[in-house]
Amino acid sequence: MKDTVKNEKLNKWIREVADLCTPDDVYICNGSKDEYRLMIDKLIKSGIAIPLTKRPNSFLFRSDPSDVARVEDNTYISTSSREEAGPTNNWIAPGDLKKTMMDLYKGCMRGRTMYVIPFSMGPIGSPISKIGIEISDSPYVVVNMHIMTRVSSRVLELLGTDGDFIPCLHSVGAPLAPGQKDTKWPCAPIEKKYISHFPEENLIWSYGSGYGGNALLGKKCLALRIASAMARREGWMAEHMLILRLTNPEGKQYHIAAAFPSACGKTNLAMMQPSIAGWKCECIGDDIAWMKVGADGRLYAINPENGFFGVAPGTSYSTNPMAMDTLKENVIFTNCALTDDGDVWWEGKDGDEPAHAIDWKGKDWTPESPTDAAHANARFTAPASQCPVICKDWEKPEGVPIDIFIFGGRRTGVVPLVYEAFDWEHGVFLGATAASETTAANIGAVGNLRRDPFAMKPFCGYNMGDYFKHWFDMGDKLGSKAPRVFYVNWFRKSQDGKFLWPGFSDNSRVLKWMCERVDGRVGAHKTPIGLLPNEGDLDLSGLHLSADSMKELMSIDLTAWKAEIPDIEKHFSTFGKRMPERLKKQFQRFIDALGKHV
Ligand code: SAT
Ligand code: MN
Repeated sequence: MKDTVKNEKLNKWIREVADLCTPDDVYICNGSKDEYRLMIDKLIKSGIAIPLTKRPNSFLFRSDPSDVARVEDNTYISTSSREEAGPTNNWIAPGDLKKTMMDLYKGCMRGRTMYVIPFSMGPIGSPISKIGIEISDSPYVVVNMHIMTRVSSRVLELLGTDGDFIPCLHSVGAPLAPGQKDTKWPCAPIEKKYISHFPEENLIWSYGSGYGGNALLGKKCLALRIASAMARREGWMAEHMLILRLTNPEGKQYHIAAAFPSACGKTNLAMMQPSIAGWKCECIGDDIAWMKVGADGRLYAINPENGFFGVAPGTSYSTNPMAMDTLKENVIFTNCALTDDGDVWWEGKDGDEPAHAIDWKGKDWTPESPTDAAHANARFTAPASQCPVICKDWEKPEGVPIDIFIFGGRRTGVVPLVYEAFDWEHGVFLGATAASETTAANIGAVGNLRRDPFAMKPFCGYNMGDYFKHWFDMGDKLGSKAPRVFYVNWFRKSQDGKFLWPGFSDNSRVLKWMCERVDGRVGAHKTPIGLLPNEGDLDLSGLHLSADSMKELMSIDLTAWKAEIPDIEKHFSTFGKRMPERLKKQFQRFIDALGKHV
């Protein structure tokens, strides 16, 4: 260990954690292909990883049925005061939380290997990138981190003797007594799961879950919760946004960053292939954007991740062909079904349902089975570099200049297909009031409406009221160079429950309108909620959409919008004194505008 780790802080931390968690072994990861293979071989031998004959170097994992998604109720922002964490976060005082977790961590890695994973969020050495070190007792975490982040011994070199890093401690919370046989997916019961963040000291402690964002700590924990707090302190932005590049037929490029809650089609939009002639779309990222103001005063974005951790169900050649092509090899699948010919399957995949499969719980499944074959939050972990439409500039250290921000969510009614904010301040209001019907990405009831400001509700590492203020501050800094702000809803349904908008590649029509707005090529008409496309300006050529459907998609039911007011009021009132005056003003403007239209 001494030979590879020269960083003093890291050495000390590794020793402390090893003393506390008492693993059988300590292994320092180097991120090599050989290392990946070694881990996978171990996982295959113990029956945890199932090789897929149909996909080279790809494996299926099945989690414990109690450990299938992020656990928001067990996720904590532990700042010195409750007020600092704010009303959207669970809070326990740092001293108390650390005491509880220290007791849990005591001896928690017995019978296991402790892996030290040096990783970079963002290209190694980029001025926007951050270095994290995850210590984990899960080899599943190691292989996933290999794909999702840049794990490399170069990170340790970059750290040198005194470089700083973000410590991310993770344990599945299932120590083994001597001779005790391991389970396939070790984890702790829900009451012992803790996903804890200490933003004041850039520290992450996770215990008891092996799944997704609970365990792959570079993603939601570091790149969003800790990074958002750092970004506020340092004057930049860490957002739950996909990044894409759109190129028009004349070759002009537009960069779009869009925020939607988990499992609302971010990955689909990020890899979308336009249905309109001559337009090109390339993917830069599908989940997280880190953005800084560049020397020219514009906002530049990088994708801090290295892979996609996407929702499998619903992904197909018709919904997201580029994702399907990304998944041909070198992929980790979790909680998908296994077909008899050694491939994965999930609900919504192309082709017929298999006549027989093994479901995500490892049981026999046929189309007659009453349950789904794949879990609704089943995931794929795939290298971003394998995406056929990954932008050649996706690893550009300085990032790409953002022209357009999009907010949105899943709304069966009320919200039209697209509208534009009057200005930045109104854009902040749109972000702050964003709402969506819940999905399977988080534990809890599916289909309830929840306000999810900027799609950051589960991911903001400090008081959301201050976060709103940070958005206003960023607008002040960017001035006329600020991106334009739009709101979309691909999910509106007709009275008889059918989706009104085809979505997917036809969403390019909406993006095209946004680009034309940016260029001043098309007008828009003012409504109480924002600027809507003028009739004929949305390119609907070749689309068989009835005039009635289009009308319904774009309709604004003032009574329904007025009915939103009490809910927004309730939502805003939770922020108390931290609620920025400018946002209150926007809300008042919204109420007044609706009032005028009685
Ligand atoms: O499980 S994750 O938190 O990484 C994915 C998501 O919910 O978006
Ligand atoms: Mn996400």
